[in-house]
Amino acid sequence: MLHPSTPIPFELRLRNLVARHESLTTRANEIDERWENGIFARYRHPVLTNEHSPVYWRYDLNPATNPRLLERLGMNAAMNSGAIHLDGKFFLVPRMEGLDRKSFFALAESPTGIDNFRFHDHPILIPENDNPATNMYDMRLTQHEDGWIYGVFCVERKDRNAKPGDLSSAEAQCGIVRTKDLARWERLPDFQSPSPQQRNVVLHPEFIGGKYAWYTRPQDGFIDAGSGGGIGWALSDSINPAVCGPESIIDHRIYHTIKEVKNGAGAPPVKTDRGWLHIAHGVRGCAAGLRYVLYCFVTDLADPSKVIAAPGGHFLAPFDAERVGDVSNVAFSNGLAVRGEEIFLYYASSDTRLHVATSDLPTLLDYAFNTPPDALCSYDCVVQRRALIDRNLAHAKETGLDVGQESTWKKPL
Ligand code: M1P
Repeated sequence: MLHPSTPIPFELRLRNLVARHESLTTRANEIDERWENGIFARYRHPVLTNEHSPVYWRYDLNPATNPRLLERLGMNAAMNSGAIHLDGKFFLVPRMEGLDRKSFFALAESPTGIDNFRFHDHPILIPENDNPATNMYDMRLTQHEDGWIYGVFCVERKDRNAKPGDLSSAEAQCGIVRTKDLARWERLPDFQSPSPQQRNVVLHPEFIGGKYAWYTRPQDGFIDAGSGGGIGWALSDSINPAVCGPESIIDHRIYHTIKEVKNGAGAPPVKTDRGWLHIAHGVRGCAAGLRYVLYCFVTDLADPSKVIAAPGGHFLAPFDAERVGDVSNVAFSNGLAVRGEEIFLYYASSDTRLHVATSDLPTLLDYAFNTPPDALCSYDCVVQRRALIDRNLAHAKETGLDVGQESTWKKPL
């Protein structure tokens, strides 16, 4: 049957829609036991999807104007989210995407950080400035020592210099808003830098020598893959307006690594007693297209432009069903929340839905400082792995440890 011949009455359908939404919103999340690496836990369910958006965002609920109760403004995705732990609650400002492809921001809160995220009634209406944007996305929330919470996001506009017929070239810049209560948002002038374009800009939480400090991604005149030069670092005297000086690259793209094509800062870094902990994204090309993964690095406490630890390889990559979505093979993160020593990392899979991974600071610092760096070529990677194996087998021999298989130290060939 293509369509029910006896339509379900309006009120009953509405009750069902609301009940279904409520059960999704209140569904308990559990650790996904299929995942194990000792570094972080994954969870069985996403924390936000398009269907978490309230029914009254999507349907006209008046039978006089919508007697068939049709969806009028559908939602396509809930993904890349700013995050903050404030007054005992977890707040997310995700990138919400309507069926019309336009992204916008909304506020969702949860008491646990892993489930029960509920949207506030209205999406956030970011005030426009004198150069209106076509699209806005990927907000990073920074609780700055100046007393404001800043939202730094990407604003995208059609490239005014695009040739006739070119409807794809875009110009990306960084928009800035600030708030004290996550309810009222003040728009500041867009970030200005020597680079003609910017994406993945992040505000550092502390002043550096009395200046605002920024992680940037300088770009040339194109928005295509391959145009980013690495994660940059720049300072500005003020935030209103934020006009930064020269950008230096602190984390370069490198051939045949997980960040060969491009990389970008994630959430604002977390201050720890051993340095600033960053979780960024790296992109490489493959036959299936671009592959986005997350990776870690730590910068010096006194000089956050100096990388002091860089574990090799990815920290988190799309897993199982996360691999597939609107833009498959993507793990992306622009938000994490800190509660004491606990870390709640929010990451989106395949530009479709938002997940959480949890860990704690001692574990992440152990990971960051004790995971070997990328050895950069197959020969050295094998040397690196053989050294680990040799240490393990010697230790097993010494202690009688069961290493899970009949090793050659027990039964020489
Ligand atoms: O589609 C993957 C990601 O692509 C962009 O990120 P980047 O600028 O690093 O390429 C953004 O559009 C991001 O939102 C998206 O998840």
